Amino acid sequence: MPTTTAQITAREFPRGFLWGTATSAYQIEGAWNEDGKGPSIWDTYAHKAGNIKNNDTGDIANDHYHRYKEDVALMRSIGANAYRFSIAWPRIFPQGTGTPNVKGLDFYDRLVDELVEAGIAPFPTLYHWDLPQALQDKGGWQSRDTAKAFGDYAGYMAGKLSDRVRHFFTINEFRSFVDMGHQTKVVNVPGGTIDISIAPGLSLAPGELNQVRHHAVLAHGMAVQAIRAKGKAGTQVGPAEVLESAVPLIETPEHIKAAQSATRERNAPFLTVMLEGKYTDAYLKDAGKDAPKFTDEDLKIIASPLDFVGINCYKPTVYVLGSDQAPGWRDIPFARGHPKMSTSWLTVGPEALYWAPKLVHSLWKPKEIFITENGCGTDDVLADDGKVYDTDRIMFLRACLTQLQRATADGVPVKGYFQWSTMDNFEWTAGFGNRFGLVYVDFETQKRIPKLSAQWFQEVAKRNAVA
Ligand code: GBH
Repeated sequence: MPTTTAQITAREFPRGFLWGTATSAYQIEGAWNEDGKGPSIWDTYAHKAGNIKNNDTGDIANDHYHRYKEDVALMRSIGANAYRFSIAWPRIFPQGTGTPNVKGLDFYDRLVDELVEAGIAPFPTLYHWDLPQALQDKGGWQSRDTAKAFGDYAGYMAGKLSDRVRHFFTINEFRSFVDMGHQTKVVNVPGGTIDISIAPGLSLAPGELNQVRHHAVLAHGMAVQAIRAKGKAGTQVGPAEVLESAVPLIETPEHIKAAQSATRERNAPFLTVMLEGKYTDAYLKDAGKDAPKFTDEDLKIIASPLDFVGINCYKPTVYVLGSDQAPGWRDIPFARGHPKMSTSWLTVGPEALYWAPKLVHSLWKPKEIFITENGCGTDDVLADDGKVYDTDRIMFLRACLTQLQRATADGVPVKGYFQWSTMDNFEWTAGFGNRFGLVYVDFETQKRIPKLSAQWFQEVAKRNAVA
């Protein structure tokens, strides 16, 4: 007998699971100098020839600032019931601090109204890397004042939006904007390593870098406190970090314990200090004289209680095995032939979607977890019939969601999943060439064309199960 659909075991997600898509301000909005917006470090960085592939910029990007209604309708049509977007700080405070820009705020007001009207829960992120240039000119994240300014801006936004917004993410990917923006950052890929670097494009000494890391988590903590103070009762808040995830190569207690310890240690300057309220002994010892300067009061702020933890998860950062030697684990590099997607850094390792939330849960027991990003970049082309058949994306996403479903089935409290990205957009230094969207965008005409993966996503969201 051939298998019928009815015989497929439904790999269901818990009731009420949220199916969202994600974007960020600089990557889609455009309108870089409209309605009183101040310049950000990304405007500065992208305007400098040679920094971005093909010298692409986010000046226009997806023109979402003017097309947000169409884009919200598109999300609705592909079955999303949540949307993670970011607020451009320099639209709200063009100078980073001081007098708010009413027209900038008005854009997010209208966007939130449009989402609520469409039955899509808004999940704004307050910082997705576009620091006001005015603050960079005063030292940027090297200055403690930037953390304070971020807290003030976060409180202001919570005061304005928390009547309709229930969930705020503070900062997107601490690790990325800090390390990639302030030091040459090297990542593992099959067959070796690659350098990736982003705005503001600095190369700081190790001690200075650790201080920037400290200011970033301090900014998060100050924002958590400000949101609690200024938001409506019940407003929820958490970070959206790109977890450094160590994944056990063999699922035995020994190797799983190794992955857990490695994950905790690898995240020492970011999630670990946020959730434990102290830097690990190993982190401080390794840093030595370059350790960050901090007070006990700082640590209390950094570890302000959270409602949830957001994890951006694309791949295992590293595979590990247990070891008899200190520290008790061994990193195993990706084999030369290990498959990757067309994005240079995106090694295929869907089991990260099981292990990342599983280990976060076992280490720190956060109340709730969201997968705030997952997805892949592809070289999509339009077929003769005008459609996009992105079999690679569907393969990748199905593999990832199968693993995520396994985590929820184990009782890990994952409450929602945000697919990166709603639509193709400005992929930072890769420009417009690396397409991460469920929806294809023709950047000449701004036409949006849902890919086959959008249809697949819609089916997943409708069934609340892997399709
Ligand atoms: C995210 O990070 C961003 O939040 C988003 O804006 C972006 O468009 C999206 O992903 C797709 O790139 O080898 O394990 O150390 C992008 C930056 C690049 C972060 C590579 C971590 C190294 C992973 N990432 N990266 S690892």
